[in-house]
Amino acid sequence: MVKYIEGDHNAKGLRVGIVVSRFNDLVTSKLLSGALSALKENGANEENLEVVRVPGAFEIPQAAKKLCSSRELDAVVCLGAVIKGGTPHFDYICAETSRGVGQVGLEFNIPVLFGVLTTNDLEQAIARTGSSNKGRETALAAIEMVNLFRKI
Ligand code: INI
Repeated sequence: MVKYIEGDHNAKGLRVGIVVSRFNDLVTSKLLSGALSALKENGANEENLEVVRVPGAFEIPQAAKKLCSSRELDAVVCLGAVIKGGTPHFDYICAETSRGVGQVGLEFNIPVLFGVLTTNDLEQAIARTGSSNKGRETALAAIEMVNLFRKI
């Protein structure tokens, strides 16, 4: 018989680091609120949650790596907002941030989640911080991945 394995959304006792960038704070503050609500609603204790603020998305992987090496964490949730401008700057930041976040997860073998919006304009970013909140979705994915890792 095929065995299917997946994680649930019980966050009780989970130690989670959140790295959030200040650039486009109007957006990232809402991603952070969504992530914290999702964790607390699912049983996480505030004492087990730590929020690290960095200047921009480019710095997120660096802080995530430092967190992973200096703490005993179950997961790290990375939150940011990169909004396209008129130059290729956007592409460099998006590429480095996504590559770096993925690399930290593989290096430390804990779930390191990518909740960094990469949008064409501010309107698209704001649309992802309301009732459908990317920070919330990312935190839920983190909880699920921790519980999955405990089973495999
Ligand atoms: N950082 C962001 O998080 N979002 C952006 O949209 C952005 N733009 O557009 O430039 C941005 N730039 C700053 C970058 O992340 C670094 O903080 C900076 O380059 C210093 O390393």
